[in-house]
Amino acid sequence: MARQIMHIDLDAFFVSVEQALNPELRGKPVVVGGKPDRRGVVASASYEARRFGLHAGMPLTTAYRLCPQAIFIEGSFSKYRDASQRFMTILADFSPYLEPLSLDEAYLDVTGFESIYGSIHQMAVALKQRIKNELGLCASIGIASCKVVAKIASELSKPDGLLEVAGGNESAFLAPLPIAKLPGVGRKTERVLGSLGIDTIGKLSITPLATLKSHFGVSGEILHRFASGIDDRIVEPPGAAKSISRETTFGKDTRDRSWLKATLRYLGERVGSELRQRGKQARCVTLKLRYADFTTITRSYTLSQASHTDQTLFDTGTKLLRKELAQGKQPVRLVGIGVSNLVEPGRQLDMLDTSAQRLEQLNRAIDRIRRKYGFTAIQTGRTLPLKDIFPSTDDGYTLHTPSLSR
Ligand code: DCP
Ligand code: CA
Repeated sequence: MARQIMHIDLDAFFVSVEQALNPELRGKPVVVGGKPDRRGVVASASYEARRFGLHAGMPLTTAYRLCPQAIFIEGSFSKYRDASQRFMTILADFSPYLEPLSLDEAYLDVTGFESIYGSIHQMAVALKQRIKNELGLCASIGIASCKVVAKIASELSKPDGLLEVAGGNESAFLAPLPIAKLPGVGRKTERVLGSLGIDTIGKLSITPLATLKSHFGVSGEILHRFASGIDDRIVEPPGAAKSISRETTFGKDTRDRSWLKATLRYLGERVGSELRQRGKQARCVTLKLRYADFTTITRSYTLSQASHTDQTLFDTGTKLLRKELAQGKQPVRLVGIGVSNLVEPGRQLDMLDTSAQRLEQLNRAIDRIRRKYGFTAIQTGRTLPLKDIFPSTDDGYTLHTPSLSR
């Protein structure tokens, strides 16, 4: 059976939340991001402001020059988080197959739901209506047989749109569109494609696969499939089952805290690097300990904000460790750390939090160096105690349970 997937994206999200709460802002050019005399960029611009050329990412000073009459607001993240939660709750009422992508964007698998609503189109109308009534926000919805087409459809339908691409029409729908509309095609890819004379999705879809592979490696294959409207990725609810963890058993049971912490740091860095490689962030951090008598415990902590930095993993892990060791149990035989409740990173979080942004840059820089020169090329002070004890290769330390030394 052909799938039916919706991509739902709220219009001018941050600004619309402000407008829903303050009627005086409605129908006017409004910018969330900060006062125009501040360094910083536009996070969200109302559609009225976009008529003056304003858009997300534009420096506030430029925005002011183009549209001095716009109302500039600092914005407050807690309002957007609340609105986002209520938005997701409404979506979950319509289908349990919900995959949030960011604060204001989600996929919904609605295959077979036409029997309840008459048609998927009517279901989307009902969904938009509820979001309007309960949140005062406009949602744009794309409906298609796969994610990539649904996403492009919702984007094209904005604002306050609803666009359904009938099964079988995917390539015809995509063909005339500029390649920049294809998710995954950033400026750089666009430039390379442009130099090959490829400016529409249609042209991309008839470019030989080998040509794309020679320029983009494995991504070339994905580009090619997406351009042809082929995308078999499923709508994946944020799964509790999905997790990443690393653990190791010590050669000798230990109570030495600095030793335990150093090992935890190292294992956390391995987890963090995989997390970033997978392009995810985690909401939940779990510590695992096995004591000398083989009693095994796990202790979890839910972060207020999803993260993928080594620092957060380590800080949370040590907090849990300190609490657990305070109970003065026996020596420790095994230690492990894991993350779960994995989500797509919300770039919104980074935009508003410069310290998070700095940490993120630091972690990315470390990952780059490690990819180039090996995992042990960079050592944080915290793992140095391991240096004289475990043998190491470029790939990292060889722990006592080598299968877990990934
Ligand atoms: N955002 C941000 N910085 C960016 C882009 C977006 O802080 N560079 C935030 C503010 C947006 C929210 O994320 O309101 C959602 O991002 P979208 O890209 O969906 O943009 P909007 O919802 O503002 O507009 P659109 O109607 O185009 O979806
Ligand atoms: Ca949006």
